[in-house]
Amino acid sequence: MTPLVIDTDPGIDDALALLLAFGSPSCTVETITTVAGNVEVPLCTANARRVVAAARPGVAPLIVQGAARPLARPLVTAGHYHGVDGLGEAFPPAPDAGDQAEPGGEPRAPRTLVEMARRHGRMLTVVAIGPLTNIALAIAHDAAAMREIGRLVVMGGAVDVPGNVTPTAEFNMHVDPEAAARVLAAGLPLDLVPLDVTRRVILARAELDAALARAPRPLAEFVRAFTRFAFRVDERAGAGRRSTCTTKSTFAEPITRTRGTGAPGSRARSGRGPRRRPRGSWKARRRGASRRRGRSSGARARR
Ligand SMILES: [Ca+2]
Repeated sequence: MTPLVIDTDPGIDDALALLLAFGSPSCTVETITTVAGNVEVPLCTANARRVVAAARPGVAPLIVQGAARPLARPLVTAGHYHGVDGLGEAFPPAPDAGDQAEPGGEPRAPRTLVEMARRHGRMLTVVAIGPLTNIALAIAHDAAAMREIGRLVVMGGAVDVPGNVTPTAEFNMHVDPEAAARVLAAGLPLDLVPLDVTRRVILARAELDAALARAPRPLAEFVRAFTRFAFRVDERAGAGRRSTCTTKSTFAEPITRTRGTGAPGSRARSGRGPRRRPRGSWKARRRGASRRRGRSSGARARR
């Protein structure tokens, strides 16, 4: 069982991702670290607690609150898609939303990430499905320990497809591009799962209903309640009775191969067997791949 840290800003799709991870026979979610993104971080923490309380995983993960704002710019949230509370405005406000707030203080999650990296080393997989603020701060605390983890899976970016916030920017990268730049350049064993992949993995309402028919009734009702908002938004946008579940493919194995860019997301992964440790930053590897193909790395300068 692979020990997992999920760094997240739930968020409707991240709530589904947590449930997916709890149900995986191949990993144990040991820790959830929260980060400001889809909503303010106290709400993300409250939502993570709510998901854990509903799912009741065999091993209850530690939930640690992280960065309240991006490294160098104001926070941009996505309440239009996730609801003002981040979970589709389906529940009464959590009584403990806002605790763990550390006004003027250092967020706890980056140090927790470093502690987990030191404890588990190559056994550890970190799955980052929000803005990369906590990961960048953890690297600032102890880059050597973070480089020793087995795998960092990042949901973010748009390589050969349009962004979902601007024509070129995907939400997680858009919220904290300075953090993203630091993480992508830090030489961690990185698998990037960009919109190129996640846009191909669509969660249809019928598919969700079929899965929920097999789930315990309280959990099924919980999931139906918080997903209803996103399905409505997608239906108004003309997506029909389906919703993009951007985190579904982050946990799917193998990760679908994107068209060859040399970026980490272009590597197909089986999730089984030993993996060669990549050398250098993904940018350096991409430059090398571009040179090998005889074209300029500047061809994809928009990232
Ligand atoms: Ca997210």
